[in-house]
Amino acid sequence: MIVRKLQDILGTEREVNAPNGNWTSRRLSLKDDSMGFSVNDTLIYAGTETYIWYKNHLEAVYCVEGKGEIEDLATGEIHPISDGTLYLLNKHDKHYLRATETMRMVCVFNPPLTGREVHTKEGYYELDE
Ligand code: 9YT
Repeated sequence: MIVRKLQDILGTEREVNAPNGNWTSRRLSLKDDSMGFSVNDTLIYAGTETYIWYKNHLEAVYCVEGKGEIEDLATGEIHPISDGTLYLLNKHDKHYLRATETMRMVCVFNPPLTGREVHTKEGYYELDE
């Protein structure tokens, strides 16, 4: 069994900031836990807009605090996000993520992240080979 606490990873290499300052990802579980997925506790900062396209990953995102919206670029639909909202990027969906209040999100990636990934200019994470 593995038990890990957010408090214990703050300020370590598991705390990753977006180069543009839009988010901080606290990487609770990574590939080396051998679970087949990874888990982040992520803050998306108020007033930010982030273009994302996880072409190499599936992601489940569950909001537990804050407010914002996700725009599905395939359909133009805009879905409001607040605590209790789950979205699943099951089609590697290109989207904009916007926060009106800082949002705290639980993010699960398949395949798992390995550690220090930040978005490329095209909004995805490289695959670890
Ligand atoms: C919700 C989302 O995709 N935010 C960007 C950061 C990413 N999920 C991460 O690495 O925690």
